[in-house]
Amino acid sequence: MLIDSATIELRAGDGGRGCISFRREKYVPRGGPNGGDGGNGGSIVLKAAEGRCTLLDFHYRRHYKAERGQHGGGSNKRGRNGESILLEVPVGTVVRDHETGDVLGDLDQSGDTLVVVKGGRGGRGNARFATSIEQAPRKAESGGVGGSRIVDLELKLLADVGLVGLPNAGKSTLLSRMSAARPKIADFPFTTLSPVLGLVRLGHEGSFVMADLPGLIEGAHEGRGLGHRFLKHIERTSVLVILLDAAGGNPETDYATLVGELSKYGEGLVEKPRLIALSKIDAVTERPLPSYRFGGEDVVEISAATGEGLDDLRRRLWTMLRVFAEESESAG
Ligand SMILES: Nc1nc2c(ncn2[C@@H]2O[C@H](COP(=O)(O)OP(=O)(O)OP(=O)(O)O)[C@@H](O)[C@H]2O)c(=O)[nH]1
Ligand SMILES: [Mg+2]
Repeated sequence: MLIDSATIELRAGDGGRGCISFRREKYVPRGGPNGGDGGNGGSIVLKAAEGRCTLLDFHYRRHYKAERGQHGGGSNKRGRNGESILLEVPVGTVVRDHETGDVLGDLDQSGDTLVVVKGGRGGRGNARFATSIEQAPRKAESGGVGGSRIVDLELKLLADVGLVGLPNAGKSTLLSRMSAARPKIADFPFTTLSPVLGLVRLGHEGSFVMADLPGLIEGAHEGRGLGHRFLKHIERTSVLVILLDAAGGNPETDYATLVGELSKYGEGLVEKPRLIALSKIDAVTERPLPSYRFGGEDVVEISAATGEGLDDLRRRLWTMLRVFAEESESAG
């Protein structure tokens, strides 16, 4: 099973209390203040590590609490800092605030770190409050409260092929026909709200992972629809299938919209190798099918309903993936 998300609760340590204390020595009736500061609370830091490949561990353990700072002591003794916690996550993990959905960080490169909750500062001891007027302050600070937060971790998909299409184009149906995955299918837009992965097998030759994604609409690059959330997932796929509904609307305009969004989003999406698939051809009576112009790109005609063209699609994707793998190998 591919686990690619987790929700965890993080609580940083509180700062230690500052101390109120006075020097006591023989024959010194009124010693000065010598209360030390409290130590800082420990923080919780996420770090992208090459060796991690899933977020599975975070399903077994979801609560993390960093150590609090020790309280300050007499004789200007500073409290020890609480230990911070370093949590390793896979490269490609996106961190979001659970409540607001805001992206807190995108740990894209090995070694990237993100302080998710910060430990509270240690309180100052009374030695710090002495002034020429107030020589014996009975005042110290309590430590700051450590931050706490619930965060969603999400691993950008490790799919080989990403399905890109307008809502209702038939992406989920296609994935369900080509793999054992069972995404929700319905005759209305935005049925799919989060990515679904399926393993597509080719007899003995091998297999590849295909991702069904939420429908893409105009303005997605600016966050419309499911926008960035969705586009982020295809940053790491090798090949894209642009799925166009042959039975509704106009495939040429749809194509222009989709490519336009990919290009405005950037991140190399528009340069990725892609294949155009004209879907739902069973619902078009006209034969031969109208010939569309997609700038000379290859088109596969398919029907997820009847299965027509699916073998062809599978083979072509497999070939593209192998070419891609060879190219990236020779590119080092
Ligand atoms: N006739 C016919 N209908 C299809 C075909 N593929 C999908 N459909 C229908 O088209 C509608 C939308 O299918 P989905 O697979 O949910 O479309 P989607 O692209 O995943 O949609 P979103 O998740 O909303 O973006 C459903 O009613 C399907 O039954 C096909 O090959 N032929
Ligand atoms: Mg869908």
